[in-house]
Amino acid sequence: MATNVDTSIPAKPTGAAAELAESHSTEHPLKLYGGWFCPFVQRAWIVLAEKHIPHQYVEINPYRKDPEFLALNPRGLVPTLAVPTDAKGKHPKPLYESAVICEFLDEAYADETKFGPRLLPNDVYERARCRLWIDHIASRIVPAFYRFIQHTPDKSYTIEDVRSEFHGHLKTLAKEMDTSGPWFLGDRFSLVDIMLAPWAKRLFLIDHYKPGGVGITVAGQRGDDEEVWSRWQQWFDAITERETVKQTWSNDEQYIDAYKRYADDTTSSEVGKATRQGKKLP
Ligand SMILES: N[C@@H](CCC(=O)N[C@@H](CS)C(=O)NCC(=O)O)C(=O)O
Repeated sequence: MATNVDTSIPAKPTGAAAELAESHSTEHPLKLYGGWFCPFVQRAWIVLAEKHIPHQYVEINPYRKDPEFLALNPRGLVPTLAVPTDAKGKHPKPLYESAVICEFLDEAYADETKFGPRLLPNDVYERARCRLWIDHIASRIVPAFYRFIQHTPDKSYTIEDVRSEFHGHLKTLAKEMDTSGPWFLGDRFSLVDIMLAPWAKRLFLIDHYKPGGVGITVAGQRGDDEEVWSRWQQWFDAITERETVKQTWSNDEQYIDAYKRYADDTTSSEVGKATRQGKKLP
């Protein structure tokens, strides 16, 4: 195993996330393999918490690439889900890719009387429209987040370039949000909200590390963008206060330490390397 800085991150969640992990530490055939620091994991973890799905949370360090982990997920990434094929949980079927896992959990635990409201609408067009904006989050907002936090002065583009690219993608999404709010679909919470929640929670890292920070202009001085930014702010305030988002969050300082290697652009994570090389995220 190659030793690199990423294997040295703290082994355990802290704060609220530690409590949640602890309360799901007993053996259970449905297992979420996760890392407390990982936003893709947080998506799946939020879905499990929203729907009160019985499961076991297993904290691992995906940078170590243990053979047992690679046997479940050859991509070697968290989140990885072990789906039971029988009540004993022997011979589990693996699933990976956070968006796939989240949709699977919503469909596999569909009984609204037990697991609460479905996380995608019933109307087939509305459901496709949600997937369209989930794609916008995955293919535009999330990559721009990493270009932003990994920006260093030696790049061929300026921090203003990445900031304005990032703002553009957020505004495009905010314009699609139901105007009454607070969620993307208005009063209905959905996977669109969940897919972006982890990066909304991590925006403070950009304020912490990058000159000029996230840089959204203060209310009242946004000119033509007043309406779109205030809709963004309404969503942002709601999502960062959502109970399950808070339950899956460790102490802020732990993220500040863990993301320093992104801010310095020295991370050897697959996401970090792809961003550095201008490639599609894993
Ligand atoms: N597309 C994947 C991305 C998952 C991902 O990149 N996870 C990171 C942690 S945040 C990981 O496991 N990294 C291990 C590595 O880079 O070697 C998903 O949506 O699940």
